[in-house]
Amino acid sequence: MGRIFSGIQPTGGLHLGNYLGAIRNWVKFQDLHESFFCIVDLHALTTLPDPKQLRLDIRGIAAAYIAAGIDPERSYIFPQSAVSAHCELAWVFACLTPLGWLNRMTQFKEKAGKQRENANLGLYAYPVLQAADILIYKATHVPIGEDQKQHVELARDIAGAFNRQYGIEYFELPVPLILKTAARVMSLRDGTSKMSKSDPSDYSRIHFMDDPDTIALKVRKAKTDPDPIAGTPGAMENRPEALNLLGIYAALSDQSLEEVCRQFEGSTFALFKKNLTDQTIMVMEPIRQRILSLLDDQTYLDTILKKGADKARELALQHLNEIQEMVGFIKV
Ligand code: AQP
Repeated sequence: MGRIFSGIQPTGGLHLGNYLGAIRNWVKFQDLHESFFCIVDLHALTTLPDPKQLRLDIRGIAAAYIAAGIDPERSYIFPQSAVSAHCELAWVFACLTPLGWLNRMTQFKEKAGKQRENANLGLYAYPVLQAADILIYKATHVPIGEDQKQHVELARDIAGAFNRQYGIEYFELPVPLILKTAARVMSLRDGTSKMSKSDPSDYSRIHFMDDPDTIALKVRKAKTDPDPIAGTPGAMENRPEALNLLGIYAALSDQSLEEVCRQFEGSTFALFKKNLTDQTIMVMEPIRQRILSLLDDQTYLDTILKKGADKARELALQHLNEIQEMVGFIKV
């Protein structure tokens, strides 16, 4: 039994990419590992959200975690800002992280874009805080979508740098857990870019809160090509939109992409999209209904968040004390 840590930013509602790439796997892993599922509001601050909206989003994500199957009796759900040890460890790590390591991070390059000089320090230092998020719990496994792999690799490098600097194997190197199906769900409008909260087109993604009619409309409008579905993924190499929709169906129906290609070989996308709509609604509509009822009970949500934060704080403080001793701080 290892220990899991993962999180999502409360920067708007969740989408199918977050579900298939991350949360669905958390639900499976929580049976095998002690699990900490964080709502990473400190990371969200890099986008300077409106405070009222941030509060709504933090509770909205807590509700989405529970509705999607995270069991608050077994797993700890909490806001990152409730455990100040994340920031304290991030500073120790910042002093061990060469700028060259951060300059390689592709997510910073993508998010900062041409405005690099105006991007805030928080966005640049984000992966260092993420390393602290994981390692303050000495987590052994980090279930994520593929886009986060580089950041977990950096967390491993930072853990190694700490161990070398202080001459002790204190941190085990955390292992990224990336499932094969739906590791990277792509936009419904462009099969070469990631489904993402910040895409300006709402038709690019399916939200947790989309009702069945909206899901049907978005799937109907999803970009495809005129050719029929081929019998193998290999035969559709240059058809990213087609492969994306088939991949989403495979993940939602717990099948491999190969099985789905065989099942729909020769079909048109018009027919396939009906099946995809039904399958998406079957999985996502019960989650939406549960979110709606959880959001009606803020007291319950806050009790869960407090319980998670209390446990997270206890473990994080224990590790922080050990780390402070190792780096040479004194207790006063
Ligand atoms: N499209 C995706 N496919 C598979 N997994 C995905 N994840 C996000 N998008 C996809 C996974 O969801 C978890 C939470 O990620 P995050 O909080 O860092 O959110 P994000 O990556 O910032 O999500 P977005 O939608 O891409 O937000 P913006 O647009 O703000 O950047 C992670 O495990 C991630 O891999």
